[in-house]
Amino acid sequence: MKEYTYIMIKPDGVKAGLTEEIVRRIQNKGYEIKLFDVRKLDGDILDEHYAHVKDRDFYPEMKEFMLSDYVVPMIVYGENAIQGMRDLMGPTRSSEAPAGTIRGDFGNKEIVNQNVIHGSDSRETALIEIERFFNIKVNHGEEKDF
Ligand code: DAT
Ligand code: MG
Repeated sequence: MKEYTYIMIKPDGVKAGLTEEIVRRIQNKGYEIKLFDVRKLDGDILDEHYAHVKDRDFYPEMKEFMLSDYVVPMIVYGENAIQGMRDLMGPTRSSEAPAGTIRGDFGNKEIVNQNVIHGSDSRETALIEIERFFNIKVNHGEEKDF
C-alpha cells in the first residue's frame, strides 16, 4: 500500500545546501513529494514533535539547533515510504550510518542531533506528524489532491 510519511530536512542540511540533493534521492527512489515548505519552527511545535526525547539531557542543545535556522518540511508518498525513507536516511547516529545513506554521507559524526533529516517511524506517527506540521489529515493509500 502507498503510504504517507513526514520528512523534514533539519537546519544543518538546509545550511549545507543539501536540499536539492535530498529531494533528488527521494525522487530517485520513486517517491512523490506531495508538499514542500521552507520555514522556521517555534519551540512549542518542536516540544510536541520531540515529546519522546524532551526530558533527555541532549534536548536543550538539540532544541537550540532545531530553532537556529530554516527547516524543510515535506509530505512524501509512495509504496513502503515510511521504512523506505528510514533506509534512505540511515540510523539516528550518523557515525553508525553507512555510506550512501543521507546521514552517513552528510551527518555530523560527533554531534548526534545534527543528523540532517527527520522521517516518521510508523504509520501512526506519520499521520500525526503530517497533521502537526501541515494541518492536513490524510489516510495511507488514499491519493489526495493537495
Ligand atoms: P530518529 O530521528 O532516528 O527517529 P529518535 O526519534 O530516537 O531518532 O530521536 C530524535 C532525535 O533526537 C534524533 O534524530 C537525534 C536526537 N537524538 C536521539 N538520541 C540521541 C542521543 N543519544 N544523543 C543526542 N541526540 C540524540
Ligand atoms: Mg524518531
